[in-house]
Order: sequence, then structure tokens, then C-alpha cells
Amino acid sequence: MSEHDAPTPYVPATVESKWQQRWAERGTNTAHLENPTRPFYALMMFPYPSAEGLHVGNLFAFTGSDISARFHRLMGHDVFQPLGFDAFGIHSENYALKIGAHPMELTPKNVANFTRQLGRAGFMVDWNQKVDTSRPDYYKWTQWVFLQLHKQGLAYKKAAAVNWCPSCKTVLANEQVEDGQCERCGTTVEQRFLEQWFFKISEYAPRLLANLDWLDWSAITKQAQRNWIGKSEGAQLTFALAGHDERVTVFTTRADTIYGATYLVLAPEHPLVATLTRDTQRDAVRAYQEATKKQDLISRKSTKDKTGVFTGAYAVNPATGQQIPVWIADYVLMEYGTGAIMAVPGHDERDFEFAQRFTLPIVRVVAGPDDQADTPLGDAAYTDDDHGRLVNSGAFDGLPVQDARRAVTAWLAEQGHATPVTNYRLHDWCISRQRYWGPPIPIIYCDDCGAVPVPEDQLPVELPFIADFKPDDSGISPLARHEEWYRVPCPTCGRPARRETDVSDTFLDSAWYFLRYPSATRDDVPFDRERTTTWLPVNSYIGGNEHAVLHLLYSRFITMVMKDGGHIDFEEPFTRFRAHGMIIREGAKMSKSKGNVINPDVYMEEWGADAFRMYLMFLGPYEEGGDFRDQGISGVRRFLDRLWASVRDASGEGTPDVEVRRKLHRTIKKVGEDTANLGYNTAIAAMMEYLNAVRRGERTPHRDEVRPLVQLAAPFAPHLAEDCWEALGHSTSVFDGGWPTYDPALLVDDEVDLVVQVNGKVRGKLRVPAAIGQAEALALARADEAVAKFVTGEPKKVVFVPKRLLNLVV
Ligand code: ANZ
Ligand code: ZN
Repeated sequence: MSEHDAPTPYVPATVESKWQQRWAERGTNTAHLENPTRPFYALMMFPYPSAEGLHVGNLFAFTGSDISARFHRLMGHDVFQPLGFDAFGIHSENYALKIGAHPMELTPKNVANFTRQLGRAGFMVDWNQKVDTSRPDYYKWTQWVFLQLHKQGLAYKKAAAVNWCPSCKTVLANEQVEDGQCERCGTTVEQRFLEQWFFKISEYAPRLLANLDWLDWSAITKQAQRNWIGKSEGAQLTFALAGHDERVTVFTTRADTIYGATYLVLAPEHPLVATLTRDTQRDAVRAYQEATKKQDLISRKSTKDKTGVFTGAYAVNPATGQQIPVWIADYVLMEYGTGAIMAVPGHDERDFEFAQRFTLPIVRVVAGPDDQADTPLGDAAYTDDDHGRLVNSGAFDGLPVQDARRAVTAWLAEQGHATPVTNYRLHDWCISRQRYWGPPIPIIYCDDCGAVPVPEDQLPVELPFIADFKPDDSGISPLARHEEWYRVPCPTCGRPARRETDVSDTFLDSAWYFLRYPSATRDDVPFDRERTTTWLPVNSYIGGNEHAVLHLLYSRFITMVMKDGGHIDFEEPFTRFRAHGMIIREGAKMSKSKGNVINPDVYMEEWGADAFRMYLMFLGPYEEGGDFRDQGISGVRRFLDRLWASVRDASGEGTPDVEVRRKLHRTIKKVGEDTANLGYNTAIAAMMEYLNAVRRGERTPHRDEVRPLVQLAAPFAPHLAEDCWEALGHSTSVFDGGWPTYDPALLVDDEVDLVVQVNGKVRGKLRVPAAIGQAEALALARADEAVAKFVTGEPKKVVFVPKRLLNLVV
């Protein structure tokens, strides 16, 4: 282009629609699913298609993933980046209820709107492989997954105390309860006793925990999973009962405190309660059991005034031989350990409160260095037990707590009173929901055959259209209202039978979607064996840490189950996972209720998708997030305008400037490293700085100075990069042009500022060659007037820090 042409202005809308169209026509974003040379599966967490459309948080998350995927492609990988829709679930259903629409009609509209918005933002998505969890061609296989668990003995039905959300009118998994409230709507969760389907995720606890040691995941996410799995090593101790053949087994992590166990407590629901309750206590026990039923699990765990009832029964402490009373209290939970504890009020805070409330004996059995065996126990008695030694504990007196724990367990084990056990806090996953908008659980109830799984060749069990899909308080799913659907012949004996009317949890839909993508178009298998082996496990998964214990744990579990079932050869789905940060606005999380939501469409309209993408990434470190400020975007846009113009102004004559060339090679190195580590904000800053150097003094850039910058900017501003790449004379996509390389020899700074001190005080600053040695630096310093004033004769000592400092001691 000659210098006299008027520069074409950068019009994002034109450039962006041009390239989106070309990408579609040329199949630029279609992955080479067959025979890839370097397959790289880049996954982003798929959205649930809300009616409001994409919000800035979605865009922030997707842009970061997209940059990573595009970067890997530029590095020479065959990248597969699919996307789909988590379209089933309470979110979508609640919204449909609110606006009086039907989810079957609403969902496709939302999906279409999302698809349009995602296209507008220019993500490198292979849309041929999209999934929509609410479509029969997908949920057929979700039901298949359920059947595999059933076949492998990992799905079972039981009546249990479960979390019930009175507003969503359905049960919730423990993972869906946050601080006693429904994760979706914030209503306080109640406890109900219902028949539910569970998956035995608790059996996988040791494996789920152990693999965390080698997974390349964000540390916060791994820690959240470790805490949730909650490994606890201890022992089961059995207590004989006075006048009963039955025994009570408790779980304790503190077998060393056995001499201080002055009473036992059973959970009110414990099956032994009825047997051991004395007649005189029966009414009080029953009343207490009733009162407990009305409480939710969360408030039972919270610290509140202790309540309980004596059963009238006594157990025998195997260490002291003494009879100790057996109580029931709601602070002991049926779901954990054995549902019974030995209470050691001298060293357990809750037991201490309880014993004080009901005047039960409190005995010290551990003493710290400053305590005596008879030092009274106060509120803080249990805090420093780990460094104490045993007292009032017979032959074990004097043993440090850690040793005593093992010794007491061994001693009781010899007499048949103890078994060492490891407990996990992780409970089985409750997967049934009494709602409409989900995949029906593929089970048929027959009076003769029991719960019969629907044969695989009869899948999907289609979700029928039910006009009145509103849930009610009965705990029975709306599907039960559809008589024709509900009544079916038994698959085994053909007699009249009934369908299961619960649907499965949305988290089951998303616990296997990554397996589906590469095989999304296959109707005969959930996932093709060869494709799966080629593309999985996922190389890079990026998403929100709010899913640390929900989606991410369930996905790992389902993957292990699929491996154990012989369907795949790996047991961890995501080799690398990175949690991204959150976008906030004026210090608050963006939410409709706070009125601080940003509509991305408006921004993309005004500034262009590329500027908006880049701006979101410039807000802060991707893994930390940032505060959305309206002003900042103009700076990013200016950078893009300038890059655009520089490409058009560039000349191919002469050779690039030496200093600019050095800066370029440092920039290539920095942008590559930062982008690989998701340090997008600093990568962008480096590109801006480089462009400033290129255009210093409005100089005409050399083509070789701008071409690599176009490549570096491509993952961030893909449309603009494509157009610039074309303007530079290329006829293929910039994403097939590779990533620029740098020459390490050009990375060294050739000149640096050397600080000169005399007796520790700064006296001057010298611009010197970076490779300068001490003698030369000293000579230059002494020749410098400002320094020379303070130096007479030979310095006593010289301290030289290359490239930094020269200190003369005189
Ligand atoms: C005696 C004892 C003495 C205890 C002491 C603690 C301190 P983690 O570490 O979380 O596994 N426990 C056991 N089962 C329970 C249940 N179903 N409901 C409520 N509490 C239960 O906690 C294990 C400890 O929690 C156990 O060890 C038991 O109290 C209590 F100085 O036994 B400990
Ligand atoms: Zn039957």
C-alpha cells in the first residue's frame, strides 16, 4: 500500500461479521476429529441457557477459555473446542414458571439467543459437536449412564432424611445446600424423610481423594474437594449394654480419651433407640424424636443450646468398667460415622456443653504441660489436646496423646472392642428430583418384579409434554399426573406396572457431557470408543470454582464409574483444571437484584467484540477476576485502532529497527509465557507497550515489526487479527500460521542504568552496557563529576552488582 492512500478506518462490526461468515464457510473452527496429529481438547463449562441471555460473567469465562484454545492451536495443536447447553434443570424450569411459559417451548428460544450471542463474541467453537442436555438424543444417554450405575450396583433407593427446599419444592443434594440455604433460591432448607435414588459416590471417596495428589488443578479447587470428601481416621468402639444383648458401636477419632467417656449419645433416629428405651422414658424419647424430625440437618450441626433425653439405659465403659448413661441428642447425626458417639465432656466442646446442661460427670483424661491431673476443666480444656499426655487413664497415664490413640485402640481391639476405621464426610449423591424439567429416571415398578430398569434398547424414556408441570408440596413429581405415560407394562413380566416419576438431578446431565462432545452426532453409542481414546481426558478445562464440589466432583465420579464399567480407559476426566476469577462491579458480584448487570450485547455493539473480549481480560489476572469499570474499554479500543492502522501503514522496505527488534523478541517471549499461564492482563500490557515502541515518534513501522504482533494478538482479538493477517498478504487463517518464535540472543538488555553509591548513599546513575565489568564500571564512575566529588584516593572497598549497583566505600 502506498503512503498516500487514506488509511481504511477500523470498523469492528464490518470486520467481525466478515470473519464470522468466513469461519463458517471455510470451516475454520471445525476440529480435525478424525486422525488428528496433536489432539488438544479444550473445554469450557457449558452455560445453562437463561432467558436473559449471556451475561458478562459467562463472556469473561468463555473468553479466557477461548484465548487458551486459540493459543494452543497457534502452538501447533489440533484443538477441539466444543460448546453446548446445560438446558435441563430447576433454573430453567423456575424461570418458565415465573413468566408462565413452558420449558419445552422456552428452552429452544433461549438456546437460539445464546447461540447468536456466542457467535457474536467470536469463539472458536466447533458447533458441529454441540450438545443440548434437554434433547432426547442427549438424555437418552444420560438415562443410559443411570442404567450403568444401576447395573454396577451403584444406584440404590432408600428412604432417608433429605434436604427439602420448600420454595423449589424438591430435594437437594448436600452439595446444593449452602449455609442451610438452597443454592438456587436462597430459601432455608428443611429436612424431609423421603424415598430417593442415590449414587454410591461415598464408595469412591478414597480414590477421589488420592487422585487429587497428582491432578494438575487449581490449588483452591483441590482443597475444596479435599475438605468436602473429609477423610477422618479413627476407630469404631463397641460398648456393651447393661441388661441387654445388644451393643452400641460408636465412631471416634479420639480413642485415647476412652477413660473420659462418661455417657453415650445416639442420634434420635438410631435404630437401637426403640429397643433400649426404658418404659418410663418412652414418652419423652418419642416426643424428642418427633421434634428432631422437624429440624433441618444444618441447624442440627450449628452451635446452639444443647437438648437431649435420657433413654433410661446404661452402657459399660470397656476401659473403666463403669456404667454410663445412654442419651439421645440431635447434635449426633445418623448420617455420619455410626450415628452414635461416646461423649467425652472433658475434651469435646459439644459434649462439654451437653454435660453442663444435664449435669453429667466431666473427667479430665488429658493434661497439657501446665495442667495437673486435677486441674479443673474449663471452656478451653479441649483446645490443646494434641500436645498433652494422658492422666486418669490407668496404665496409659503419661503417654502422649498421639501414641495413646494407637495404644488404646490396639488394647481395645485385642478384647474385641475396637476396629480402626477411616470415615469420610462425603455422603452418597441423592439424584432424584420431584420436578418436571429433567430426564425421567429409567425405572419401572412392578408389583411382582420390583424396580425393573428400562431395557437399554427402549431408551429414551421421553419426557412427556405436561401443560401443568408446576411442582407441589406432596413430594410427588408432576410426571405422576400423566396417567398414560405413568402406566406401562412391566418389561420383565408384561403385567401392569408404573414408571418412576422422579427425574434426575441436572448435575447428572453435566457429569458426563465432556464424554459426549466428540461423539455428539452418533446415535448408536453414547461415546465412540476410538474417538474417546483419541480426545480424552480433557487437556484443559476452565471454569468457575463455585463448581468445585458439585459438577467437578460428580464428573470425576462418573468417569471412574465408566472406567470400572469397562467403557473407557482413564479415570480422571480433566488433566488440567483452572478456576477463573469473578467479574464484579463497584465491589459487588454482578446480579440482577443489585441492578449492576452489564449487557454484553450493548458493549459489543459500541466497541466491537474484540475490544470487549480484550477489555474483559485486561481487568485483572484471569484467575482472580476484576472490577468492571466503563471507562477502561476505550484504552483497549485505541490499542486495536492503532494496531489496525500500523499494519496498514507498515512498509516492507529497509530493515526493522534494532531496538524495536529486541523489544519484539522480549514481547514474544512474555506474551507466550503469560498466555500459557492465563496471565492475560500482563500479556495485553506487554503488547501495548511493544506497539508504543513501534510507533514512537509516529515512525513508519516495518512490516516485520507488526506481523508478529498480529499473531500475538490473535487469541485475544481474533477478527481483527484475521483481517490484518489478510492485509499483510496471507490467504489462509492467522490461526493456521503458527506462533512467532523469539531469538534468545536478542533477549538481553544491551544497556542498563547502573546506580552508583558512595558509602551507601546514591550519588549518581550511569547508562552503561549491560555486560560491563567491575573495572570498567569503576572507571566510568570515577570519571563522573557527581560521583568524583565524594571520592578522593582509592576506595577502600568496591561492591559491584552487575546491571544494578556500584557501591564505593571510602
Ligand atoms: C470422642 C471424642 C473425644 C471425640 C474428643 C472428639 C473429641 P471428625 O473428625 O469430623 O471425623 N462424632 C462421631 N460421629 C458423630 C456423629 N454421627 N454426629 C456427631 N458427632 C459425631 O469427628 C469425629 C468426632 O466427632 C468423633 O470423635 C466423635 O466425637 C464425633 F475429645 O469421640 B469424638
Ligand atoms: Zn413384572
